[in-house]
Amino acid sequence: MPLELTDWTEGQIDARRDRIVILGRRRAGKTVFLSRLYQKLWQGNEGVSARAGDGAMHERCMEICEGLSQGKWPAATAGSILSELEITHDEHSIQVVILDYPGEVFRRAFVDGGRDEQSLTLLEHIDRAAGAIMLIDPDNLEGGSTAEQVDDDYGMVQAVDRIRKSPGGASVPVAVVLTKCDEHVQLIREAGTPRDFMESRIPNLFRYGGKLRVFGSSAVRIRRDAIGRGIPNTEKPARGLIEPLRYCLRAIKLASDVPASPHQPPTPKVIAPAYNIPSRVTPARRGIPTWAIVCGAVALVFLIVVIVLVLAD
Ligand SMILES: Nc1nc2c(ncn2[C@@H]2O[C@H](COP(=O)(O)OP(=O)(O)O)[C@@H](O)[C@H]2O)c(=O)[nH]1
Ligand SMILES: [Mg+2]
Repeated sequence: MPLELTDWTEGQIDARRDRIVILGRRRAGKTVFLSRLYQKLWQGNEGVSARAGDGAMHERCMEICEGLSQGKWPAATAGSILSELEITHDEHSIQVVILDYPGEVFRRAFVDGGRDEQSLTLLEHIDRAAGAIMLIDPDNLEGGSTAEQVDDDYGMVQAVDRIRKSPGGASVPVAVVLTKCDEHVQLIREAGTPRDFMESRIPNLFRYGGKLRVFGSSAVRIRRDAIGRGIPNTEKPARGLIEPLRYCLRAIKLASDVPASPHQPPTPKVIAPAYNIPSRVTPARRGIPTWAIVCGAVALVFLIVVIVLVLAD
């Protein structure tokens, strides 16, 4: 049953933040990004590895990657697809749930204020986000229609504002990823860095979103066919796929290392010694030295004896 918008109870959502959510409008590049990311993580040679929660998801990602390598773009995502991954990073495993859903649901939930079953399910995922990756096609901000730009501008601002205002949402890492940089690198260069580009196009994202990290990525490169259409070309490596995920994973891990309550001291970390070398214990050189205490005691006894003898006279 989807979460109602008024269901927040302080601390309740925080404890259930167990997923990384990938957000993006229609054709932002979610399916291509996710499939290529999974393919890379499955190979597991980047310090981060992943295993799909079920065989169907593994197969779907591999089929999409196979299609891309044959010059075919994936078909538009028909329904919401919930992908469960076990991600291993720095010898820690974390369960990550990634949601690839049709962009129309995103529009209904964030722009049109729709509260139908699908929109509420999407909002529930966002309310349970331990991290968020927001995919934005820079070309849409430049040349999209007003309605298309509204999805990225108003829609993304709404999404990040919702994360920040929900309990525990202030510290949720949000990675903003500019997709298709292979094609639109010039647009970004004209503005400066990917962050400069985003700050100039969607300043409200930073006003409402607090701390965000902006990345550039190209899940595939393209080559042009005879009539100028972009054909995926996977011979050249993808760029910027892992970094946004790594950023989220590190922030989630850091947050989980922080003690739950300010009154509770942090659990001391047990660090396994690299070598078994016995340490030389040096006594602390603090306080009054022992010889001074002994001398003082002898002097005191002598003084008492003298006083007793004098009084006895
Ligand atoms: N140049 C380039 N185009 C891409 C890339 N990823 C996606 N595209 C284009 O964007 C379209 C939509 O991508 P898709 O992943 O299906 O978007 P989704 O609707 O967000 O899942 C594709 O059909 C391609 O034309 C990329 O890395 N580079
Ligand atoms: Mg899709």
